[in-house]
Amino acid sequence: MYPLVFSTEVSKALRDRSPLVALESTIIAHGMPWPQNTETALQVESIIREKGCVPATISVLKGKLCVGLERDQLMYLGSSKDIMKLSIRDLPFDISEKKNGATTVAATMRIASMAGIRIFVTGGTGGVHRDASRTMDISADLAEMSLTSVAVISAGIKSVLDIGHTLEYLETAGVPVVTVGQDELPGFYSTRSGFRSPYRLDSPVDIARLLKTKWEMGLQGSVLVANPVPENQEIPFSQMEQYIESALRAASSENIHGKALTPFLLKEIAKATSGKSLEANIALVKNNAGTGAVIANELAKLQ
Ligand code: PSU
Ligand code: MN
Repeated sequence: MYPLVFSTEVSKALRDRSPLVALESTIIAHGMPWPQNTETALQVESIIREKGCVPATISVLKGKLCVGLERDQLMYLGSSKDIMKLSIRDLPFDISEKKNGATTVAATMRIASMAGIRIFVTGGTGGVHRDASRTMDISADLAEMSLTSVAVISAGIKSVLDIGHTLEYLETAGVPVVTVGQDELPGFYSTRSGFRSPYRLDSPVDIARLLKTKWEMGLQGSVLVANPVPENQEIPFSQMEQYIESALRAASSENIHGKALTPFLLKEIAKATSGKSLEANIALVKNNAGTGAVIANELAKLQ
């Protein structure tokens, strides 16, 4: 087994068999600006503790796979300028070169799974980009969801992506997509997306039962849980599209592509909405943390 470095809190949770909830670090280092990034990360960790679980924020520091961050490490990831964005393919390079990096959904899921953690909370996952037929830009998050048995608690598929094609990919990959409490798939910043959710479940215990069933059957891979952003903190779906289109135009005129694209789009949209999208992003991650922790507790009870 490849060595992992556990924080003090996570080591104790493993000894006590307390339910753990994994968190990613790309959202800290590349998804939100300082200081809201670290403030949010700390609040998200507290929400998970309040629900009786232990947060395990995942990253790579000096080439070590870290599960759980000490406070100074979290501050460093949030404020330093030279943190790499690590998806699955970047892990071997970063580790063998002993570098520092923030893990995406894909890399976080893999490391969480190595640590035996089954529940992972984020904002939104990567997916099929809107111009993928030309660029082939499809996030490694999707491939990872077909392989790794860690549930992803998100606010749906980001509306900067091609939601329809992302849903098709997930169907092909055998990944159930289940929305909490509504029939329509949420669209990250918005409670609506224009797409019907493949499944709907209304309570965390039902979701825990779905996870248990999938994995007991020997079906590997994730379940994408879509938890709508709280309605009073959403940016309505009808308003979002203009901001997204102008961010996509800016990316194309500045020739931004590959792993730089998602962080660029998030920044552009935050600028265009005078920070409202950042507020929605913070609200939805916190909301997901609460829901994810309750699912982790229910899953622990079933086992
Ligand atoms: N969603 C957010 N903020 C983020 C991301 C997603 O609200 O920062 C990050 C996640 O780490 C996700 C990554 O894995 O963006 C997807 O990047 P790409 O499209 O390059 O695969
Ligand atoms: Mn990409």
